[in-house]
Amino acid sequence: MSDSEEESQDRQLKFVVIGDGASGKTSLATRFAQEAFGKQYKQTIGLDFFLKRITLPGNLNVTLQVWDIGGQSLGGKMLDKYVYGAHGVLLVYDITNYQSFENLEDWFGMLKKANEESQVQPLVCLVGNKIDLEHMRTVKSDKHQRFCQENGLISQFVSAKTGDSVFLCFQRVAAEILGVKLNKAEMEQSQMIVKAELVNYPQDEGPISQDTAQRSKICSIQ
Ligand code: G3D
Ligand code: MG
Repeated sequence: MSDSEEESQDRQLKFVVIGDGASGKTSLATRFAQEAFGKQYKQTIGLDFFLKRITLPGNLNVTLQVWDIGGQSLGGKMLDKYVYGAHGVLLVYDITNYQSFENLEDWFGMLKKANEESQVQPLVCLVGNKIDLEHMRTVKSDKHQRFCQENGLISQFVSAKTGDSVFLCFQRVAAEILGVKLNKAEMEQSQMIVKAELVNYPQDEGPISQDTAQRSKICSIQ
């Protein structure tokens, strides 16, 4: 069976990354796209999403379609179209920027409104980004937890810069959507930091090139 035939049998989930500008959405998406990439990774530059295939316990292959909202801010005209029909949403703020946390109410409100008529109600994960800057934290962890409890959200702290818990974050949401349980060992495995610099890709690079395949070897798990 060819790769494309195999992939066509995968369950595909739409993920959208939203939150204030500079909270780290693009960094998070890029980090996830690059972690352990290889054949699973296809870059679709020109469109606003990429596909990444992950395997959940029980050998369940899932293809995540990850959308980054780009430079759109709250009130942006296209925003509701981006989030419509999402299965998973990463609601991102910067733990060192209190305003980005305060604006979550509005982001969450927009999300609920946009999906009012959708058959699918997204599973939302509150993502506190930039935990490598713990010493500059201005949003207390209990505020984060309270927001999660009040709104029934999954909670995750990550660093898009170091890679800490980035894969885990996407994996947990996908697992929860599909009703798959992750055990402790799997969670710890995914938490590991992947040491690699973020690389800018040429705009016109199509699906996985030789060069990209070479660069993937730079990634090493600690
Ligand atoms: P956005 O897509 O939400 O607008 P970006 O945010 O991904 O463009 O990130 C905004 C800035 O925050 C970038 O810095 C980026 O490097 C930085 N950043 C993102 N994630 C992290 C993180 O986890 N830790 C730290 N320390 N910085 C992060 P610049 O300086 O390029 O604007
Ligand atoms: Mg961005």
